[in-house]
Amino acid sequence: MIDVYYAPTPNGVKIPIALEELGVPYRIVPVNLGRDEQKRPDFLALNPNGRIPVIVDPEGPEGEPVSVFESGAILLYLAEKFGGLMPSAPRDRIRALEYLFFQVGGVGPMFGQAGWFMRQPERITVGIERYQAESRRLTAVLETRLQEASWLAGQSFSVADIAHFGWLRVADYAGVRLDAYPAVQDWVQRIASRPAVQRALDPVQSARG
Ligand SMILES: N[C@@H](CCC(=O)N[C@@H](CS)C(=O)NCC(=O)O)C(=O)O
Repeated sequence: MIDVYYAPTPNGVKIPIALEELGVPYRIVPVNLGRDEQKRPDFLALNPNGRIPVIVDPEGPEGEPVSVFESGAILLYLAEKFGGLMPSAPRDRIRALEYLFFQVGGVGPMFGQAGWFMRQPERITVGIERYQAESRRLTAVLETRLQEASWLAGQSFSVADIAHFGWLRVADYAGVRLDAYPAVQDWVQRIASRPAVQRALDPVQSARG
């Protein structure tokens, strides 16, 4: 059983979604970010960066336990180990990797910074404007892609969609209004209606961990 060190955040939700989609059993290990549990020594032993998500797979390489941090690395680990959520066609696979890295290197950090600046007690206009503009520009890149393809990798749902969904479903947090991006809005709704995604986002299910 894979342990998922988890909080219900944009990066956290990616992992139960992937596991539900792959049909892999897992156990949620709640991490209380408000209490800084992600900075405790036992957690830092799994992720020296002190952030969720992290997984521990008791059956890693050579049958030995392995921990994995960074949501993109976890998604690729799961896709490779369980043989799903990555297109087999070489060109679509390249697209999946592009959009996965575009999320972890672009959309995630920019949305995160936009939301952070928007919630500071003092108004730091330059920060808000810079990161909101970047978040909107990146969302426009996704809009262009999703106007030409059903899914970010092309024809099939992949880890790239899961990575972006975590943030785009809460785009308001970064001051991005999805009604300005109809293809992205439609894509968010299509993902949100998938049964595996609904199971992963079920708060009762998460609390059971
Ligand atoms: N690049 C990391 C980002 C992880 C991240 O920022 N996690 C946030 C929650 S969404 C977190 O743990 N925040 C708590 C903290 O910064 O102490 C990933 O993709 O896994």
